Amino acid sequence: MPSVLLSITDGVATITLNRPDKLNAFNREMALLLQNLLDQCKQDAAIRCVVITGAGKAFSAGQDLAELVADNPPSMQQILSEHYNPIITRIRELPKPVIAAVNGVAAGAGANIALCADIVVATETASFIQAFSKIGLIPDSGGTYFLPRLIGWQKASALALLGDKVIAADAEKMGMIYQCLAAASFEMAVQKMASQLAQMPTKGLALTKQALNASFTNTYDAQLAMEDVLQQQAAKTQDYNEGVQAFLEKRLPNFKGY
Ligand code: LHQ
Repeated sequence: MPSVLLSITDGVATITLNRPDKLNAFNREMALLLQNLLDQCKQDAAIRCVVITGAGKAFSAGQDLAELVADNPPSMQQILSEHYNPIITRIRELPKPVIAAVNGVAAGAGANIALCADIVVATETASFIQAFSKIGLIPDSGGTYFLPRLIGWQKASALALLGDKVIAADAEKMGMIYQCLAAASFEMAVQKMASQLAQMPTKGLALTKQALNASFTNTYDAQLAMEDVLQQQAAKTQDYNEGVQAFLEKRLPNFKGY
């Protein structure tokens, strides 16, 4: 079986990290395959929402530590510049909404791949661990960038240094994730959210994502200027026209994604 699976249904692409016996820990092959599948999601216009989840009981335990001591291991430089950084960049720059559906433990790079998604939901039995400090490393895969912005400096600092496990309910309370969902209805709730997003104005969502990406680093003036430019692009879409018409005609809109 491939180490990452892709299935496409009704505009929703589901990417499943698939090394369940290793808690979906990443080796080089898996990291490169995930990048290819994210590229496929970008190129396929029929895909209008992407869900990333894990097979079995974990989301991902991060880097496969066994790979580091196997024959001919990838170098540290390769692991970041060829594995994790391109994954994070692809998720942030994908012009479609990405949901991380965290079905179990998310540790190390596995946690930070989840946390860079546009919407992070987790089942009540899931947890998040910045496991890096326990093996002498620093949080990578955007951890030192996203975590303080999500939960504030102090909590991010404590979690990065201590490597404490945060259960999904607490992750929701501290703003690390959007929602902690009941285990029994988790998959159904994720599909419902993904299906909703796949029927929304995809181009408008992509432009929203672009504006949010920039807001981390832009000044107030620059961000207002960017909103001006992006809103003009949004207003040129057929979906904007359809949205206004549908409202005025008191009917449901039929968005095409462009
Ligand atoms: C694993 C792993 C794993 C291999 C569980 N690898 N086998 C960037 C730069 C370069 C180098 C390093 O990495 C990075 C990025 C990173 O991601 S660094 C952080 C790497 N990840 C970790 O340090 C987490 C290690 N795993 C754990 O702490 C625990 O396994 C967690 C808390 C995730 C889950 O605990 P349990 O539910 O108690 O499961 P377990 O520990 O019993 O693991 C089950 C199996 O999975 C076990 O194998 P076995 O053959 O004994 O059944 C583990 O060895 C294996 N496994 N994580 N990362």
